Amino acid sequence: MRKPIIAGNWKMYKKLSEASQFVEALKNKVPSAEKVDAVICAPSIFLTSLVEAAKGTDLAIGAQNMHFEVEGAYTGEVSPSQLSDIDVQYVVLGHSERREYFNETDEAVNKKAIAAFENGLTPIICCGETLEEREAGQTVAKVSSQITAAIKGLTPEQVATSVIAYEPIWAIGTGKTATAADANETCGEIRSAIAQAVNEEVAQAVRIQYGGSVKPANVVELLSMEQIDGALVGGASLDAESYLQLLEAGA
Ligand code: G2H
Repeated sequence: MRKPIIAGNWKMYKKLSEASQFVEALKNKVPSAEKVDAVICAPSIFLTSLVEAAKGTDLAIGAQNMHFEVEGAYTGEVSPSQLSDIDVQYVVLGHSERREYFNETDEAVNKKAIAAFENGLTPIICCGETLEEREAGQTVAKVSSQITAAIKGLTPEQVATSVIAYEPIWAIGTGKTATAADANETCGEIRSAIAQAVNEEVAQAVRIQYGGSVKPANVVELLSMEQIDGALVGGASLDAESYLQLLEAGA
């Protein structure tokens, strides 16, 4: 039985005061971490304040990216050890926006995944196909190769505790969601790829989220699918009420 994980991905939204109000609004309302893992992945500049604000609650804080080196002359970057030092618990890796606009490659995602575990962070590793790839019947090949590359060199235990996010690029921020059945099928294919790359036990343990225009109106159906263990949510995670509804659906 895999515990659902609902992660908000705030992208480059909110001011500090709005971020603080969000966590304040959630206080005493976050469902128990025994039922659902609740995560907010915020802009780096807010992480220290949010970790502090979320103390004593079941809300975990995550970053949206990091460098793979623990320190160095990399102007503008944030390191895995800096994140774990301030008690950040998760980090999103290989989001399609980072792959598209910041040239994040499979190789970089892999180095970052290894660095995440070396520094006590749980990676949320993203994969997903473009509309052209989907229409050309390349969805399974694309997501399988992205995930196989990302987990290379991780121990079976590390793969089992990783979180995978399947986000079809054509469904991101567009209001279009893959049907629950389609999303379930692709998440199942990702699980098969992990079984092939590692083993069946690890494949059954790893949690796979769906992402792409998830909202309170569609989350229940998505989470009811056998292969879908949670959601990575952009737009609908920005509002505290809406995020709480997503958490309740997972609990
Ligand atoms: C996909 C998702 C969050 P949205 O990027 O990662 O965003 O829910 O706005 O489609």
